[in-house]
Amino acid sequence: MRHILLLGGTTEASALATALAARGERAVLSYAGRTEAPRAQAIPTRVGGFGGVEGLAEYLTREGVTHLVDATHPFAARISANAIAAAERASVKLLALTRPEWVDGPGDRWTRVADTAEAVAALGTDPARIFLALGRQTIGDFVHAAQHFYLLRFVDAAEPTLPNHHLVVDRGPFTLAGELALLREHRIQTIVAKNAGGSGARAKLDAARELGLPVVMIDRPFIPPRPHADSVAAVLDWLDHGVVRGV
Ligand code: 3Y8
Ligand code: NAP
Repeated sequence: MRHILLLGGTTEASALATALAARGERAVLSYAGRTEAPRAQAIPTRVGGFGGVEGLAEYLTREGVTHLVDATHPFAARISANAIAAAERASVKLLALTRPEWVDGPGDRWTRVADTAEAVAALGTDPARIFLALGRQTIGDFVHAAQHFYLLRFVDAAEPTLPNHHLVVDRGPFTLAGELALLREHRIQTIVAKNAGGSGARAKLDAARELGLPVVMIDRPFIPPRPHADSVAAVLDWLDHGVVRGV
């Protein structure tokens, strides 16, 4: 019987976990342990790092994993690179469940940057009111631009290192109405976002367009090539037929 390890932490990973449970598959969803109370899943979960490529390869072999599905966030570049190397080392089939990048459309005022350092530069020096929709791990890069007011949003409460801030503790998915109210309440002038893709964090971009606000959009980090699919159906098809077909 096949045994699936699902690297999770996204809306799509949760949807796939539900589909795997419905089919009675033997599967485990893995969290890094970044949040205090991760969403409950329809399949068993494990929490914590594996210990690099070697640790993940050993886990795959020890647990008899036959299929590794990487459904992590596109900015989780290290675990994704580790998954490629570990699957190779342990001779386990690998598929990434990815989601298309967001693209700007009519009415959008995006500036695309490569990383948070370029995002800081893109904000300019005049003090402004910024919605830093990046979570907690990377806000340290903005401490050099302390002249701005920052609206921050974390999954869990924490003491931000930025002086002039307002912290909202909330986890997605977010709604257009909620994002419009938040941007208006805090008189936000610019949004900084990662190109996460998917639906869970998209609402802030729709709100920015409606309010005519500029967005500094951070492009995804490089992830080495690997087999990938962009739907739960395609992953299930891969499990059954061993190939990725456009379904
Ligand atoms: C721990 C699991 C689900 C999955 C929900 C998606 C949607 C909401 C959008 C904003 C942007 C941000 C952040 C975000 C989104 C979904 C999805 C997605 C962005 C959870 C989760 C874990 C994490 C980790 C957390 C990071 C942080 C990033 C908040 C669970 C809720 C900003 C990324 O405090 C910390 O250390 C948080 C760290 C990595 C980025 C950062 O640098 O701070 N996600 N997010 C996963 C683990 O331990 O393995 O707690 O339930 C998952 C989700 N986050 O099933 O409902 O699918 O993308 N997550 C970004 O995109 O910029 C919020 O606020 O607008
Ligand atoms: P990362 O930088 O790519 O990975 C750093 C280390 O964290 C990995 O080497 C691994 O440790 C551990 N790790 C990461 N994801 C894991 C998982 N799903 N299960 C077990 N260990 C994991 O990871 P990250 O960007 O911090 O993301 C961590 C988690 O948050 C992932 O589940 C991701 O899907 C989710 N997430 C991240 C973002 C984001 O913006 N980065 C957004 C939404 C959700 P070892 O080397 O010890 O194995």
